Amino acid sequence: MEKFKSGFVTLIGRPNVGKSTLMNHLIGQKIAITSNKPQTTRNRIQTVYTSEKGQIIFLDTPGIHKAKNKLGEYMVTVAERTLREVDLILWLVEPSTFIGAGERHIAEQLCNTDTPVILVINKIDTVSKAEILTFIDAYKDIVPFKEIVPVSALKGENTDELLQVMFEYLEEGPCYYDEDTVTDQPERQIVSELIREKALRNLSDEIPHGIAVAVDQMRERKAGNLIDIDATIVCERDSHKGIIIGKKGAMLKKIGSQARHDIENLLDCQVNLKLWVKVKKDWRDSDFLIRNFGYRKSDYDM
Ligand SMILES: Nc1nc2c(ncn2[C@@H]2O[C@H](COP(=O)(O)OP(=O)(O)OP(=O)(O)O)[C@@H](O)[C@H]2O)c(=O)[nH]1
Ligand SMILES: [Mg+2]
Repeated sequence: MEKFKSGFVTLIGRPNVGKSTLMNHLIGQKIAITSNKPQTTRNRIQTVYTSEKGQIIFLDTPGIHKAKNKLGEYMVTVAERTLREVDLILWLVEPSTFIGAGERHIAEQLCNTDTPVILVINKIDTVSKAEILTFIDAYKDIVPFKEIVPVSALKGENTDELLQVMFEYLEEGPCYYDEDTVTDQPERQIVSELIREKALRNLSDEIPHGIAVAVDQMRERKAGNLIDIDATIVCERDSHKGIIIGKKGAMLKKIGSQARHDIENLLDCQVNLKLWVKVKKDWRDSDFLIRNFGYRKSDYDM
């Protein structure tokens, strides 16, 4: 029999390259939220893939970018710190031959670590097959990669091959989590993230970065298969509050009903979701409020 392999694998890359989409696809479940807005992921999210070959623990990190406030600094710290703690790094990039300052910054850090790195060129569904070689060529020498694997996280192209390649670079190891475990995220955290995802996806660009979601209460009713959830969307300005609520409450209703749908799938029961909106100025520069919204201190301390 083959040896059981295991290890920790991190997904890093610029915001919006598809890290969370790829992780969800590999584990076959939606745990990390995704959107077309950069800086969607704020925390380190751990998920588990188990097969007869072995177990991979994925760490999805916030995109590495130039931080503009304390929340941004926190996000970058979490991503960069992770590099030193893992057995294998997947660096995701867009299919492009242009290597910008953001990529060069990441490449520099990768050259300074002993951890093996696999380059993953994502979103190949958006380009022609012939172009893929030119992207490989542009990247192949900037970091001593173990492998370069083109994939489409969205369409699931070449992702099984990526899993096989990862196992080649993992060593024999224990089954860290029982095979039913999918994530370390508490249910409450996933619920608040699902609400934040719907807000991100429905609101115009300037608002999403200034919001946070707090789940105030989750209570199962004694009779029947129903959970009551109260949650608050926090934003930075009165004008934003108006936009989030929308005309006659239409926007908040839309966010709420989309979130409820996903939360019902997650919890596998009916959900009665009540949403409120509150203004807290400058929360992104307050250590206290950042912690309060679940961006954990243990991820922040070096
Ligand atoms: N066409 C295409 N779109 C993709 C693919 N993978 C991800 N996307 C889209 O790219 C956008 C960003 O995806 P995310 O998974 O949220 O990206 P991320 O790297 O986690 O972003 P941050 O959390 O902000 O760092 C979403 O709109 C995805 O649907 C892909 O393979 N093909
Ligand atoms: Mg993400």
